[in-house]
Amino acid sequence: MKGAFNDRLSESSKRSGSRVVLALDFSGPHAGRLRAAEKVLTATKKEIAAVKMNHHLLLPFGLEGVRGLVRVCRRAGLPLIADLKVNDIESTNMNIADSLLAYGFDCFIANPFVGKEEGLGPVIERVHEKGGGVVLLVYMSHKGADEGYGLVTDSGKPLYRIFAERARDWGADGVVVSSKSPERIAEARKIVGKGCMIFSPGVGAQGGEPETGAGADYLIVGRSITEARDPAGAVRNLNGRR
Ligand code: BMP
Repeated sequence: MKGAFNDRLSESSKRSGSRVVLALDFSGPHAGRLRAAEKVLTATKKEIAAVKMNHHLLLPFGLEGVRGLVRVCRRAGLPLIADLKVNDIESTNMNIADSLLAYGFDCFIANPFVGKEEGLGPVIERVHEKGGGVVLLVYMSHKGADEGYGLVTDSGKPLYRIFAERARDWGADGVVVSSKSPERIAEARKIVGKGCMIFSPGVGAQGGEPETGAGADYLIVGRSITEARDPAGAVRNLNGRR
């Protein structure tokens, strides 16, 4: 059922008064990452709206290895997003989705480039039936984003607009749009409307500002929180609180 994930996210965001999705990203020796992640998560869990986990933890530790962190998120009522940028054929995508949901993830990020038929269409349906969510990449936050997402198709439309239309038409729960491009956020909003959340990365370490991401529903932030001396204070600053 579409909406279940966004309902949980919106409840969590209201409870914490936060629009920050914590990207639980840690570099350096693998051995210390889980402990560092638990420390930051414990310090910030009342200040954030959700948690996003990426290859930084999922690659070295796998779904079994992050069980403890998943438990912390569930106990705190924090929706958990897997950032695997899913980008394969339907049967593989379905396999990824089933594993993530079975291990307690609520949502994952996918690449709409792969298409709907035998790509992401049936996967989004299945995830919704199980109460989860799918967020699609629309315009990424790195400098080279325009080389891909900005490509203009024969129809005269850039890919990012087509991807936003796909998010709307496929019933995605959200889209990822760079916080460094308020124009793209505004364009995406016009296409996807208000029921599809805009998640905006790029604030802090990548040079974006919370203000330029103001049109988004949620800011995705990693290093300026995970590497801060006071992670909870860093989140409060991002939320405009001291
Ligand atoms: P940071 O705030 O440390 O730059 O981290 C941003 C997080 O969001 C990283 O996990 C990155 O992989 C992810 N991300 C991004 O930065 N830009 C995008 O367009 C999409 C992402 O998922």
